[in-house]
Amino acid sequence: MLGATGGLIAMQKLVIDGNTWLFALTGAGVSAESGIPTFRGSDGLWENHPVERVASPEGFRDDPALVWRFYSERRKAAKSVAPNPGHVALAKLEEAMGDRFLLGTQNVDGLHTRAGSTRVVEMHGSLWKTKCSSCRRAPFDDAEVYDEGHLPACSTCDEHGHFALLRPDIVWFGEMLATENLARIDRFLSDGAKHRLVFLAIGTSGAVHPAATLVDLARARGAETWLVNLEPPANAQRFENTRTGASGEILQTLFDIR
Ligand code: BV8
Repeated sequence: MLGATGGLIAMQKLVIDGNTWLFALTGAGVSAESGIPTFRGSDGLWENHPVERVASPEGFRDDPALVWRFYSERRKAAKSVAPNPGHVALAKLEEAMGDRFLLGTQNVDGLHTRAGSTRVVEMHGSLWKTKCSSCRRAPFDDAEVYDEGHLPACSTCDEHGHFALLRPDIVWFGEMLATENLARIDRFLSDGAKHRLVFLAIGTSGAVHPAATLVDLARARGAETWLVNLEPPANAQRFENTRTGASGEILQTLFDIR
């Protein structure tokens, strides 16, 4: 980058030393360079699929076929793409940091895991799991594409003599995030606060809670805050260090691992 005097300015790196604990929060922007559309914005997913109809318990109750069509299309799309350099950079960072790294993702596409990340909290669920809309049976792996003529029913409920539809294992609007997931993040931030704690948000609009408020939780624990995003998100002023641009490019050179 050129400075005011025409000289070259080196972009500030995020130094990772043996005392650094890093929590990374990712959103749809990280998968954009893999070809998965983001949610908000002019060509975002919510533009053609009203969020209250496809991503809420009420929407599922009113029109389960529409909801399954929406998630089936997304399963098809996610299956046909690959992790990008942004996913890979985070997987490599985890490899270097081990238990001092935790990734909380709002994405449901599974691309972080496919890139090699293992310390991952899927805060909004997974496109690759299905659960019952009624009983408490455990969510199970499922990559099936359901069309309108074939809406899946719960076999456990069937054994007990009643009918219930299966649904995607996704946290919809108005639903609680899994308490064990929030507790794992909270525990990591508490442990990290005894060291140098870094909170890094990547590719997220900061519009959806409670994910958008995690930065405040981290700041309250003394975290240094970093943001990598294509454009300033809703909570941009909460971050001390900002890098504007595509995550697949920036993440490849952001870290200085010592
Ligand atoms: C809950 C389904 C308790 C998954 C999704 C406090 C204040 C206000 C409202 C609330 C609040 N607390 C709770 C709420 C209500 C609600 C909420 O947040 N509403 C908002 C919208 C006002 N939250 C909830 O309901 C949550 N539950 O709090 O439970 C409760 C319960 C009942 C009653 C009271 C309390 C549940 C939230 C569940 C969200 N689930 N969808 C799916 O189908 O995938 S949300 C959806 O948004 C996605 O899942 C996604 O994960 C999430 C966040 O979006 P982003 O990932 O940020 O994507 P977005 O498109 O917005 O932005 C992309 C960004 O990337 C952009 O900034 C862009 O510039 C950038 N970008 C693009 N390309 C790149 C890039 N950056 C870098 N590189 C690039 N290449």
